Amino acid sequence: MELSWKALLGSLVVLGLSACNSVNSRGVTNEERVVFQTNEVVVSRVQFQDAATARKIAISIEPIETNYDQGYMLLDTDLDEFSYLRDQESSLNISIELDKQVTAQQTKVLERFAQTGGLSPSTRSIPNFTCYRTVEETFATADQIVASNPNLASIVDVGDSWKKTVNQGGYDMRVLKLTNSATPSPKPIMFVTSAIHAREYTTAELMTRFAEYLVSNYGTNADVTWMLDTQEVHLLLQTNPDGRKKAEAGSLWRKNNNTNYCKNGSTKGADLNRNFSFEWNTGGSSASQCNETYRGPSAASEPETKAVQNYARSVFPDQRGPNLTDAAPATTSGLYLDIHSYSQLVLWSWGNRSTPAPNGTALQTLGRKFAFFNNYTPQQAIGLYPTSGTTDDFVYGDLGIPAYTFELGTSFFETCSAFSSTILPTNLNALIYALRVTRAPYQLPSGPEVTSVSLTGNSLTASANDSRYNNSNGTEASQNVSTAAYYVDTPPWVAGATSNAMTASDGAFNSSTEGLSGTVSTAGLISGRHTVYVRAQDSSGNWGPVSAVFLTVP
Ligand code: 0X9
Ligand code: ZN
Repeated sequence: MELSWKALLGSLVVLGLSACNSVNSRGVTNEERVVFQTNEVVVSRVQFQDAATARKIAISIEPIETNYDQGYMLLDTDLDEFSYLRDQESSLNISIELDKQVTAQQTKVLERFAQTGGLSPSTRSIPNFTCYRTVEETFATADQIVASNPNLASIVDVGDSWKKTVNQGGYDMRVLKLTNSATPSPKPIMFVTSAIHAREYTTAELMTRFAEYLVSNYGTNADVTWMLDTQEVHLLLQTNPDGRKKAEAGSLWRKNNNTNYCKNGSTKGADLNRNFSFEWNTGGSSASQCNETYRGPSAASEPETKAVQNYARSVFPDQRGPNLTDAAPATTSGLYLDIHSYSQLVLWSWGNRSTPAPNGTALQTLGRKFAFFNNYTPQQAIGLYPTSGTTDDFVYGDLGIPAYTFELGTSFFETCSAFSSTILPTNLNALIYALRVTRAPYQLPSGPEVTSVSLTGNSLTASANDSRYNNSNGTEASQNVSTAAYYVDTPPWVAGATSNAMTASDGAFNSSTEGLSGTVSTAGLISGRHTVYVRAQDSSGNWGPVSAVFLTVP
């Protein structure tokens, strides 16, 4: 990232330092200057002694990579930034050196981008990162999903990108909506935005793969089937398409591409994840147009922000009172996720104050459950660094809908092998769990999870577990599993559902993990396919979400 000198000085004020501290500086060497003159991207390695210093630096210059265990971070700096940090080495207790190896790697990536630059962006994948669909490819996939599954998928145009609003090309903001259109509304909604930060390659792809997983398993997988029959999934896959086109050409672009901001610099645009209107401009954002966390001139000034806010307000009823301390009801339905990279985190409100949110305990429970699946660190968002005007604080703060930010993986331009081997499988499981609890996300995650539901003839077995949380950052309470039940065709939340007790396979409900058994009576069931739903309760009375299996009656 390149920040103007003025913006840099402004933003480095948070470090509590002045340039006068530089008397003993070793300064920038001539050799280092040449590297800056001859390379488009120069990567520096900063060794730090404590995480607090690293976070302070990261507010102004967002790292390409941070490793707290080994005490280093990689920064894409320009000469001014490099020189400034060099001057602060002793006062910050850091050391900064050019990382020639990573700089050379980055240069190679850019060369590959340049070589394929002759091809039309609408037809080619991202060079060297062919597992990530471009904006056009993402839209084409969404269109194909709709064409092949007209009763399950549709596209909603929710607004325009900045460039489209000023007639300079640009894109529609397109939500891919997945649900069985034949079942009655209203249904609980899971709304997800991805790629609001342009360079975060893995994020839109993860959500596109989630969409593909859902439509390809609908009708054969009993869980996916009930989830789409009784709920809706709304995916704004490319939340910042203008910015994303810059990033697809190899730039580490973060913001939107509103060229009214930072007119004379290269880091144009507003940071959409500082532009949302709930408590906009209350810390952790920049007033400088060239800064990477520029909040925009006013709350929701950007068309992309307006589109997301208006859409969230149109699909979710407001569940929270007007005071900061007002909690949304425990029975709230609906869930919002914003998918970012990187840092291996699961974050929830608030981002601008360390006081827990009024629904903080329940937000934490679901956060630790997500983190069980993706092995990320679950924490309140301010624990990373203070922010305001973010997506999650808007959706939770304005509407009371539980809202989370996932920070996927370990870099912006993540390798395809890391994406396929780890990021995709672990986060798909987190997303499937999210959809499992969308009906009551403040309640269901504290109940037991039911897995391995299986039918052999009439014999129904499953496992229940009340302790599947990531406890790397505090310990989530878990209780013994105390009850389990199955339901045929009418799930427990529908009036008239019949509960059939299951037994503990070992004879007693006396542990936080239990094998479950039952015998399903098919008497009175017409021939054809039926759905058997299983759920379990813990000794504190918390019911978990259902898991299902199909039963075919001959
Ligand atoms: O700074 C951001 O916007 C996010 N990190 S990123 O590297 N993807 O840019 C973190 C935001 C954390 N705060 C909230 N989620 N509220
Ligand atoms: Zn981001």
